[in-house]
Amino acid sequence: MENLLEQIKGYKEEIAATQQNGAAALETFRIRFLGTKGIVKTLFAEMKNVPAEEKKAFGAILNEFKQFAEDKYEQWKAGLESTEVESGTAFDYTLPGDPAPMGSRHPISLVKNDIIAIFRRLGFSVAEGPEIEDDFHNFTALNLPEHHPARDMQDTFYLHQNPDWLLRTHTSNVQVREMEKGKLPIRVICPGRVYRNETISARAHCFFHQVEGLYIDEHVSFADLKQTLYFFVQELFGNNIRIRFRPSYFPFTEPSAEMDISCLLCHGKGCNVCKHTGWVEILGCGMVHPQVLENCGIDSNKYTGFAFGMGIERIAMLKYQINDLRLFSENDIRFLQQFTGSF
Ligand code: 2NL
Repeated sequence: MENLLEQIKGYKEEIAATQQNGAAALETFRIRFLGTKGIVKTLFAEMKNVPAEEKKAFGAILNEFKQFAEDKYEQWKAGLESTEVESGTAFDYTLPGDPAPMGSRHPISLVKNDIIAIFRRLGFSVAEGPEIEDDFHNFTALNLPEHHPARDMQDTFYLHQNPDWLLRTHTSNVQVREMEKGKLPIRVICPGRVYRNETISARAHCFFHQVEGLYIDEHVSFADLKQTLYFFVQELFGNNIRIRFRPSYFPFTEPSAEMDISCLLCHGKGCNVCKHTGWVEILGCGMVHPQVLENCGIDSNKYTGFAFGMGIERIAMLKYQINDLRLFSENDIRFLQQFTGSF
């Protein structure tokens, strides 16, 4: 006890003699006396060693010492602040803050979100799946068995570890996985990144983005397909848009078609974008091939369905008049900043 009182006396003298010079010294002072491992805390911890009859008196002395150290600290701090104000070096809290620069969404995301919002209103839900896929879900289930010539047009990248694994060439793998779940009806759209083994140019890349859609129920017809896709392009491009279907071939649909829209730039008069035809291709579609349904465990005598697929880049290029596919993945800030403010 005597010893402790001696110590406190010494510390009081030290505090009284401390020069109030600068913010760094103030912080050192705070840590030494008032910090979580500081002298005040340490002295309070000594309470447990003080005899019971002396605790009250010692507690009073300690509290008084603590107050003494705190008063010194507050006084010092106030002095520092007033000299900062007088000398004009104080921080002016009334100034407006530095603006945080607003980023912008990538045009692929903008178009993707637009497409999703339209199909959501038609009762489609969104599904996602793996970009690394096995041969069955990317090709075989979709009526593209090994050695099928249509595989040539979708050459992709295979994994060294397991040549059965590849980078998916379309998001149809996600729809195959939905069908395998066996819950019908199915009304789903699948956005995502897909891969092709292509030489990179203004019109081709080794990856791009797709939205595919699938609707399976009893009595789904080609008329449902046409009306759904007509509604879709009217929502995306406006009510004046016209459409036409051209017969086509996909291994996973029968019959198959490509859908064109009237050219947005020349409204059908003929220009460079539509190569003077008045029409621009925007998606592929068709009735799901019965073999595909069966491959995925669905009774093709009971159920029918339609499917479609579109490239997001292609639609973004039309919408924003972008003429080179590579701009989407070069991360040139001058390109990306043009989409500021859009959601
Ligand atoms: C295109 C054409 C298409 C499909 C995708 C599909 C998916 C399943 C079953 C049947 Cl699970 N079909 N998808 C159908 C027709 C065309 O895409 O040019 N895409 C960029």
